[in-house]
Parts: sequence; structure tokens; C-alpha cells
Amino acid sequence: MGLPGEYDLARQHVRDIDFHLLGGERSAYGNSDGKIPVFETAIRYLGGFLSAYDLSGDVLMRDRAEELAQLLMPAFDTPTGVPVGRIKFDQPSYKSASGGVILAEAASMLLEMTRLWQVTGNRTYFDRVQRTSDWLDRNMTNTPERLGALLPTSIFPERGTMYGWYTWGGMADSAFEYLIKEHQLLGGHLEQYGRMFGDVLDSAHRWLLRHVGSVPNAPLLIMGQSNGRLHTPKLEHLTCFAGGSIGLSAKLLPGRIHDLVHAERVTESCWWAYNATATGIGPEELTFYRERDTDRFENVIMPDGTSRRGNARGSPIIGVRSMQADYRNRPETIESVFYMWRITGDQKWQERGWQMFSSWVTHCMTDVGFSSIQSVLEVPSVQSDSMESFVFAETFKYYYLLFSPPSLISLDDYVFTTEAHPLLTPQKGRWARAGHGPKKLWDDKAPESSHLPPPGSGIYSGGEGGPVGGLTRQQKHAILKQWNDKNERERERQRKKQEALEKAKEIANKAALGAAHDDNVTTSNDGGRYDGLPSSNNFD
Ligand code: DMJ
Repeated sequence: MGLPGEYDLARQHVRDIDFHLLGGERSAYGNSDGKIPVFETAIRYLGGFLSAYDLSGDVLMRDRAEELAQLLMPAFDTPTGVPVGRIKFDQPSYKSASGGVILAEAASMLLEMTRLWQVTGNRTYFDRVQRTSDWLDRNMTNTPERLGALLPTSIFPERGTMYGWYTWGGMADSAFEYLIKEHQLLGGHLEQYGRMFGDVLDSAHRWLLRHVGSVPNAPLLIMGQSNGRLHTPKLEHLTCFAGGSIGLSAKLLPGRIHDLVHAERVTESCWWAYNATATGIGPEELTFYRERDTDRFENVIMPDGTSRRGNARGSPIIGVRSMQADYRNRPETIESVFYMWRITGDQKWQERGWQMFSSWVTHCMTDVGFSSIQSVLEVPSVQSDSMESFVFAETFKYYYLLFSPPSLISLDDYVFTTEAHPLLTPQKGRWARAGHGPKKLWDDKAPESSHLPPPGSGIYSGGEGGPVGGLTRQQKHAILKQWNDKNERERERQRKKQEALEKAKEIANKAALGAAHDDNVTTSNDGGRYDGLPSSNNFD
């Protein structure tokens, strides 16, 4: 976008991040147990650093990526090699977080760790994720209780067992997305990833992809979900990345070009969900009536007492059984629209994207960012004062690239991580050299000082290394201490509140028992008051 000043500003921040402080008492998720979500940290931070390195050649980004990866590695030390979902940076052992892990969390560090190997030469990073992939590959068995190569949503890394439902949506999504993208990042050198993706896609065709015939004049094709026995025609916004990944595989894998038509239809169905609401924005999820559902039509009782089939049900759209109507600025639909445009070159995808963008700006834009909205069915929209980091990483990026020349971050040169961070793919049979993409985006030969805001500009220039100011390590620790003290006071307040509640319950129980006893034995004459029972029930 030609914003080198902004890059330099962000660079100061990257230089100054203290990962151990991020792993302190307060995580981004508001937990106070000090555990880091391994997958979120990898796709957002690690992927972000590596992509910045690939685009710029700025070694600071590579070094910070490697430092962070070292902290995440203990998560993989389980007996199966499948990582745990959360770890403590200050207790480097997967045992600090045993238990289940979500499939998407376990399987979606593949691209980040592979690219880290390619740019550092340290094969350990790749070996860790490859071990996970091998375990998953062995578990893609067509046993009677499984749906072909589809994997259920949860894993116990220590026991090596899996359970849950089958979906391409939340909890599974990027595990499947990464198979085809790893194929691309490895330049097809391992047959394994193309084969795994092909098998998963074939199984999805059989068990998850369904035509929806209950919406008049809208022949939809959706990636639903199954509990192993029953298919639910649910369209999650989170599954809408599927069109892009299927389209990519149609282009990359031999003999799969026929999938492109499915990719287009799946994407079109997600776009339909935008086009069908009052705001022009797609909801978080919607579930359709099946054509064969007996309650799909109203039941009209006739004057003679007989009944006949009435109008088709659906609210607010005929054929839709239920809807979770909020919108969280998610990127998946525009992501697939972007892939369809780049793959087919058909301008209708840009037109649809523009329509989506206009609706997004109209209903979600605020003076300070883009807010989630409570219902895509309500105009004017009710905003929720919340904006996730993927809005910058993904949603804006896909919209921007949809209207940029296709040579900008070409899909021939880059593969996008699940957080839309572009990584360079192999060129001429060799791993790509960071900073050597087709376009020069940053001057890595310029002296370090040229990347700092000019002294006296008043712009934050970063931590102790910066010439203007910023926070020193001591100051950061002081802030963390304040946070921890505040958390401690809050915990103490909660503990006291709980104690009071329990005490009150105990007293009330005793009183009830006493009353029962009095009813049976003698008559109480104290007006219903018992010793020790507070006169008010406000224990807050
Ligand atoms: C993103 O953080 C990633 O794409 C993730 O894989 C799932 N979806 C969210 C945004 O909706």
C-alpha cells in the first residue's frame, strides 16, 4: 500500500515485544491462569512476523519469529506429537496444559513452522509439525465409526484419541485448509499433503456437502456438519473459506479441476447469505430446513377438521429454520470471493465483493474502527463495540487485494496462512528467499536508523533501544505488577463473595430444616425469623 512509515512504526513495536510479559497473568483471552493459546499465538504473531520477513527481508522479523517459536515448541512434546492447546511460557512443559485440544488448533501451525524451517535452515521446526501430520494421517482411517478421511473436532494428545462431530467449520476449518496450502508451500515435494487434502475433500463430498432445496429460487450448495449419523444443513460463516481452498486445490492438484465448479457454488452460497439479509451482510450461522423435513410447511386445519399443507416455513427467509444473526467482521466469505476472482478472472466476483464491502462500510464502520454488529437483520444496525485483530489481518486485506492488480501478492508466488499472512512459495524448485518476492516492498539495506521516526517528531519510537523514549523493561514490569495486583484484588473479592453466598445458603438450609422440624413437632411463634438468618438476601 506504500506505507513505509507505518511499517517502521509497527517494527518498533515488534522489536519491543516481551513475550514473557504476554505470557503473564493476563492473556489476550482474559484468563488469569497465565496460559498462552498456542494456535492463536502461532497464526497471529508467528505468521505475522514470518510474512513481514518474506515481504521485507527485514531480519528482525525472522529473529523474533524464531524466538517465539522456541517458546511454543514445548507444546509439541506430547507422546503423540500432537500439540496441546495452551502452555505457560514460564513453565516450558506441555504438562502444564494436558487435556483435549481442538483439531484446528492442533493441525494449523504447519505453514508457520514449515516456513520458519525454510528461512532458518533449522529442520526441527518442520519435524515437529510433520510428526503431528503423520499422526493425523494415520488416523484418517475409514473405520465404521468415522466418516472417511474426515477427522472429528477434538483430540486428546496424550491418549491419542479423537472424538466430536464432523465439520469444515469452527474447530476443524484450518486443519483442512492447511493441507492444500502445505502442498503449495512445499512445492509439491511431499505427495502426502495433496493426497490428504484430496481424501478429505472426497469425504466432504460424500458426507458434508449438500444441496439445499428448501429456499425458493436459490439452489444452494453448502458444507454442513454431521455427528456421524445425521447431517445438519448448517451454514457457518467460518466454513465459507472452503470455496477458496477447494478452488486452490482444483488449480494445484492434478485431476481435480472439476472441483472448481463446486468451489464456485459453495462460494456463491456464502455470498447468497449476504445478499439475503437487510444489511447485506452474512450472519454467523444459519440452519436450513431439509427438503424432507415434515415441519417444513405450516399445517392448516380446514373447517371440516382435515388438515392440509400450508405455506413453507422460514424466518426471516423461507427455508431457513434458525439463524445466529450476529456478524463479527469475519473474513471467510470475502476470502473465497477473492480466490474465485483470482482463479477464474470473472468480474462478477469483484462486483459481488464490492456489494459486500459497501454493506460492511455502511453498517459496521465507526469513527474508530469496524464494529461487530448484533444482527444482520436489523437496520440501523446495533454495534457491539468489538473488533478482532483478524479484521486488519484478513478482512481488510482480502477486500484490498480483490480490487488490486492480480500481480500484487500473486497466488503464483505466495500462499496465505489462515490469518491471511502471505508467505513466499518455492521458486524454480528452491525455497524462496525472504524479501525476494516479485516486488520490492521494503529497503532492507537501509541503515537501522532510517527506520526510526525522526527525533522530535513526537511519534512513539519504541522501547529502551529507541532514541525518543517508549517503555523500558522496568516500566513494563511495573505495569504488569499493577495488573497482577489488580487481578489479585479481584480474585479476593470474588472469593469473599462466594464465601458469603455459601454461608447464606447454609443458613437458609438450616432454617428450612428447622421449619420442617417445627411443622412436624411444634408451632413456631417467632414470626418466621430464625437466629442467624440475615434479614436481607443481599450478600454482594
Ligand atoms: C481467523 O482467526 C482464522 O482464519 C481462523 O483460522 C478461523 N477464523 C478466524 C476469523 O474468523
